[in-house]
Amino acid sequence: MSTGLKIWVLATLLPIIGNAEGGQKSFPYKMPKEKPSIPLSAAMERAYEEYSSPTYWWNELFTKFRYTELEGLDYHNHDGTITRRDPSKVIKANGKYYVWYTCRRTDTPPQGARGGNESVPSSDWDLSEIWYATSEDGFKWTEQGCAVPRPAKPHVGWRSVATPDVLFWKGKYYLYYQGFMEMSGKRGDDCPVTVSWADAPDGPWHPTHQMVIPNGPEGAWDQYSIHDPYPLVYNDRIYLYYKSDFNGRPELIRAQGLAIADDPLGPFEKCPLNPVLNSGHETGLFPFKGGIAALAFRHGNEHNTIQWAPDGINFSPASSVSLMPIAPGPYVPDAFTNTDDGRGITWGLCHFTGIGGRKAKHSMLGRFDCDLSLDFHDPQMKDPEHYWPPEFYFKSGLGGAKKRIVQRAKQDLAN
Ligand code: AAL
Repeated sequence: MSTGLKIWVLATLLPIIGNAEGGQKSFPYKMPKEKPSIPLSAAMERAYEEYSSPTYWWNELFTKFRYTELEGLDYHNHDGTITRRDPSKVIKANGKYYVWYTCRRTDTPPQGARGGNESVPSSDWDLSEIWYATSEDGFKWTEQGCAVPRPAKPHVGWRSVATPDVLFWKGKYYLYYQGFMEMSGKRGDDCPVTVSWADAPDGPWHPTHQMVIPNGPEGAWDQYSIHDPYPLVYNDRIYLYYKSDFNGRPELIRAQGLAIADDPLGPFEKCPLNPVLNSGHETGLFPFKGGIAALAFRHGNEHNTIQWAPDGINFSPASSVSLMPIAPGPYVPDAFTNTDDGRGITWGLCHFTGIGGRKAKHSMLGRFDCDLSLDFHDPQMKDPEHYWPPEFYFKSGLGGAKKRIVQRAKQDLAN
């Protein structure tokens, strides 16, 4: 027997024999794809029972996210007088990619609710319109202009139209968006959702001036704001996901709900089990296998997870991920195909906010890439580690709290 074979025999067979002799079988050296028939801890039971595979490597709903700055969009030297944010899903039409987004073009950056007026924005998305851009590669974009302007008072959205998303249904295009009837921040970030339609992605767009997704009843979780409308076609119907919150106080409520309709102009019935996602902020979902997957980021016990609902309603975490895209507008090839075999996503647009600080606050669009697809396996997207140099961590410093912490440490030593 050659030396190599002897080493293989010892390395492979001994552990098995040893286990058998000892009676107590150890968990195997290589993570088995199927659950081993030995006593397991709660954590290892969960690894096999609650995830599509016991390690991230084979988990189709695990991915690393990678980012690229877009070309072709001007931000006035980042002086805060232009913002682009909250991109819609990306769609493909007429041989190119389309995206719609909140576009604010004002003489000044946002000045807060106290400083806002009929021409000065209170927030980054106040006094905004819905603009759109096209691309042939998803990296270089050409802004095409305004798709939906602010309507005249008293129509829905006269103050601001923002945070759009797109639906393609029976040959027509629909843009759903937040329609502000008062300055954001006056009471809260309060608005319903309205819709415009067009025969082509380049418009012209026809506003319905209807509150197609109305606010909830008094005392309901979604009584003040219907944010981030996100339509998909699923189960032969229009599944429109949205977010609501307690005016920027996620510790009180920030969750996502679902409203379902047979016609793009409604009526939309809210899911009786709403909210359907207990974590997240802006909506980002896609058909996956026979269900719906959701990107949950920023807030909630289950933030930084990708979730999946076999019925589009009952979501649970499918993976834990990091550095997630904010306000994702994925390119979802089967968003409107009513598929029961969703293939997933590999890229999209997202936004970066808080640029320019208080004096020039604005947001910009960017691109993310990932491997949440059943049709690709990109090893570059399956490595969970993001290495950040120390200065990245030190940016999240203690600030003024350091003095208090030092004082407490000295008191502790003195006791
Ligand atoms: C975004 C979205 C909604 C909010 C504001 C603009 O991230 O959640 O659109 O109203 O912030």
